[in-house]
Amino acid sequence: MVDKDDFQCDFENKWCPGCGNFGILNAMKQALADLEMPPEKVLIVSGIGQAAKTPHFLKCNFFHGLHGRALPVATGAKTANRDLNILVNMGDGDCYGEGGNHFISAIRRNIDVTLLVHDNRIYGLTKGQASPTSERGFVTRLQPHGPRSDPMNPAALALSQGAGFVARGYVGNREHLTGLIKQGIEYSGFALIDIMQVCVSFNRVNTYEWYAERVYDANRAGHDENDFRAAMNLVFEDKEKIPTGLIYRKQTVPFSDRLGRPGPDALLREKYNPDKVQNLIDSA
Ligand SMILES: Cc1ncc(C[n+]2csc(CCOP(=O)(O)OP(=O)(O)O)c2C)c(N)n1
Ligand SMILES: [Mg+2]
Repeated sequence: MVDKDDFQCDFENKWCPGCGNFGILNAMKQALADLEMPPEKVLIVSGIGQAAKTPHFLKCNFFHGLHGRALPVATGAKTANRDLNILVNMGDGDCYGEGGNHFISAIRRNIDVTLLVHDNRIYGLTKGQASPTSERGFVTRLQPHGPRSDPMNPAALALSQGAGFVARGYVGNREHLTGLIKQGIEYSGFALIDIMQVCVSFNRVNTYEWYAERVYDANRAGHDENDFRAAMNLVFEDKEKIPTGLIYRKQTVPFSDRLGRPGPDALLREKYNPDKVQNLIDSA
C-alpha cells in the first residue's frame, strides 16, 4: 500500500505562508497515494520558478531543469522509459511564456505526461512581473500601467491544438483538484491541468476571496466533457465566472505508441555502446 507520507520530503521549504503551491503539493501526494503509485515509478520534471521547486518537496525521482524546458525533458524520459508516471510542474511564466512553443509541441505530439501549471498570473520567483495570463492593465512594480497585451487563454489554446485532456483546478478546492490530478495521471496521452493558484505576496488582485466569488464546478453545473463545442464555449465564458473541472476529454494515441519501437521500454533496456555513437559521428 502506498501512503501520502511515502512522498514526504523534509527539504527546507521557503514558499510564503499561505502560498497556493502548498495545496498543489498536497493534492499531488494524495493523488499519487490514492492511485497506489510507488515513488520509484514516479518522475517529476520541472523548469524554473517557485512552481518549479515543487519536486524538491516530494520523495521520488525528479529532474529540475531549465526555464521553460521541462516538457522536452519529460518527452525524452517517457520515450526512454514508458513505465514511468511523469508529472510536470510549471508556472504560468515558465510554461506559457518562456516555454510556450514547447507547450504547443507537447500537445501536438501528445506526450504521455500530466502537466500541472501553477497559474498564479504572475512571475513569483522574480518578485512580481506580469505573466502571459495576467489581465491587461494588471499593475505591477515593473509595469505601472499593466501589460498592454491581452491575457493568454491556455485551455482554449490546448483545445485548439488537439489536446485530449484539458482540465482547470483551483487550489482553494483541494479535493476537487486531487480528483483532477488522478484523472490526469490515469489518462493515456497529454493531460493539461491549469491550476488557479494564489500568490499571496505579489498578486494582490487574484486572491482567495477573488476566486471564491468566481470559481464554480462546471461538471456539476451540467458541462459534458465529451462535447468539444461545449468545451470551447466554456473556456470563452464571461470572465466574471471561472469554470473549473474536466473541460474536455477524448481518447487519443500517446506519443510513445506513435514511435513504433518494438518493446514497451526498449530504449531503457538497450546497453550504451560508445562505439556505435562514435561510428555515427564519424559517418556524418
Ligand atoms: C532563460 C531565463 N530567463 C529568465 C529567467 C528569470 N526567471 C526565473 S523564474 C521566472 C518566471 C517565473 O514565473 P512563473 O513561471 O510564473 O513561476 P512562479 O515563480 O510564479 O511560480 C523568470 C522570468 C531565467 N531564470 N532564465
Ligand atoms: Mg507564476
